[in-house]
Amino acid sequence: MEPHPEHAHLLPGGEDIARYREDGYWISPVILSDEVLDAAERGMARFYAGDVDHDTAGVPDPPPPEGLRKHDYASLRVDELARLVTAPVIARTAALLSGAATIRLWHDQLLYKPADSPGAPANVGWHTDRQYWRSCTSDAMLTAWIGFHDVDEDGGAVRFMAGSHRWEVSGLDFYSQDLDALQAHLAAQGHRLDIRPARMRRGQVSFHHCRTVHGSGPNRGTAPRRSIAVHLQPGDNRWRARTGPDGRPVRHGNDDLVRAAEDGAPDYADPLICPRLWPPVDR
Ligand SMILES: O=C(O)CCC(=O)C(=O)O
Repeated sequence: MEPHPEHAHLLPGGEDIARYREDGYWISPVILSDEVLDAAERGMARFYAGDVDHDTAGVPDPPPPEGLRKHDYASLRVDELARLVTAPVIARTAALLSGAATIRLWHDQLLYKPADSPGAPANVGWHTDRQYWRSCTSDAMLTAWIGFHDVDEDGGAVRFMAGSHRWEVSGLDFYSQDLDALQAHLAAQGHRLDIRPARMRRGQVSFHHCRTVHGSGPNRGTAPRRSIAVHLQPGDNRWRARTGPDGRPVRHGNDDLVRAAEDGAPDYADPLICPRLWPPVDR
């Protein structure tokens, strides 16, 4: 498949792909324009104000008064966010890194991390995305993380554990505030932790493998950290029956939104909820 001529020079080359496969994450050059990110900022503000364009995925919960805000499916509701999430350069990059011929949206997650203040829990605990996607057959799913502005360690940047996509892990939790305890837990499982913050300029995008351990600490800056995580699936990903650690069948939010496939299972290729992003669909 030939790269789209407009952004061929911004796509990962052989060494970048090798780095992604070695480390479990990769940070792109600046691939997104100020214009699309300015629009996304406006879209985020509209979303929190309840000013949505579509109610495809139901009415969003109001944002909590303090702490981390995390809202799934915002791009299905607000057009400016859809424009960002469906930018072909993102899905094309994901296809090259993962080796998938086609990429579909899995879902997105709008994230707002306020400046650190007592009693407002805003850390993201060490976790893998795969642990929340057990109903998926694909082990090559990945996430594109997009800050709407420059983000560094002080601003609560995402941190990755390099090489952790090759580990077997358990006991991790997105919602845990105690990053040190989870690190000790991983070290006790025999893992050597190589923690790397993703310092990013506006327009850069980080891509991480679904098995890579990641999380983020407090935002010690003065402004809220504003971002969206775009979760992506190879085109051959399908639903599978699975039980979780508690012995109960696992479910994902997508299972309540997508249409049923011929066998009655959730159809993760539903073009409304999980549109194909690469190659782009002619509209
Ligand atoms: O925004 C963060 O700090 C973490 C985001 C995350 O867990 C993800 O992108 O998968």
